[in-house]
Amino acid sequence: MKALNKSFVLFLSLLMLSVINISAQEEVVKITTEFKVFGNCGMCEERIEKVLMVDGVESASWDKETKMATVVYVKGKVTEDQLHKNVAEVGHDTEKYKASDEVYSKLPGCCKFDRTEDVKKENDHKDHKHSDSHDTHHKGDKKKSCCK
Ligand SMILES: [Cu+2]
Repeated sequence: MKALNKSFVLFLSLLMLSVINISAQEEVVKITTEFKVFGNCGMCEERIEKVLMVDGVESASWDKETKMATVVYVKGKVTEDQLHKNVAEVGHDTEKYKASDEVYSKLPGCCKFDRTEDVKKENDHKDHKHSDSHDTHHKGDKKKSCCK
C-alpha cells in the first residue's frame, strides 16, 4: 500500500512538472510592425513613442525623417489597430485612423504636421491652379517653421 502511495505521489509530481513545463513553453510570438505616422519633429517622436509603449509592446520607435513607426509587440497582448488608435488619440494621423480635429488643433505649432499633402500634390500639376489650396500650402509651411 505504501509503495503504491509513493508511486502515486511520484506520478502526481511528474504530472505537475509537465504541466509547469507546458505553461512555461506557451509560445510568445513577437511581431514587428511598421506603419506610417504623420508628425514633424523630436517632440512628435517623444509623444508617439510614449503612446505606443503600452502593455505588450516591447519596443517602439518613430523616425521623423521617414515618418515610420516600428513597433515590436507580443502577439495577443495588443493589436496593430490599437496602436494606430493610440497615436491618433494624441493627435497624429496614421493610414488607418485620423486624429480628431480637436486633438490635432491642440498640438504645439511645430507638431502640426501638414494635413494638406493631397492638396499639395494637386498643385504639382502645373496645368491648372487652385488659388485656395495654394494658400493652404503656404500656411502649412509656416506652421512648421519651429521644426528642424
Ligand atoms: Cu512635433
